[in-house]
Amino acid sequence: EAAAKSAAAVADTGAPTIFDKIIAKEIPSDIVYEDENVLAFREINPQAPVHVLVIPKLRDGLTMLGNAEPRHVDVLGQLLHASKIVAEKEGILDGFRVVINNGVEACQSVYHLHLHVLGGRQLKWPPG
Ligand code: DGP
Repeated sequence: EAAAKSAAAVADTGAPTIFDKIIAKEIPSDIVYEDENVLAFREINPQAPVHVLVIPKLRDGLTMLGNAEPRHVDVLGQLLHASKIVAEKEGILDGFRVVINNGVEACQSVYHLHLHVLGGRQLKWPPG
């Protein structure tokens, strides 16, 4: 727990993140779904057989969900819809989870809004 906490103890500075390089395809990722506004790629450290990150291509201040503004409503909907498309493509529509970690206390480590789509095994509740 201490390791997880310290790994995530990074505050939101608004600085560019590794996801900019993934979006620009300057560093490789295993892309599951992509459209004009959204990119979905496999998590580097998967916590389930299916673990995909769904992100907006344009961050536009959405470092975290807690910074959402009315102008973000469309992209927030697109991210949820893309999560469903990912679940469908991955064959887990019958059971999957979508998670957003917001801030240090939720172990957010990358300050570019991302939805975790998890499935492919029996998921437990409550989460840790
Ligand atoms: P979070 O804790 O919610 O901020 O999750 C960020 C996730 O991003 C973390 O679980 C690991 C993942 N991640 C970080 N860097 C990379 C990368 O370069 N490639 C991929 N595929 N995932 C990454």
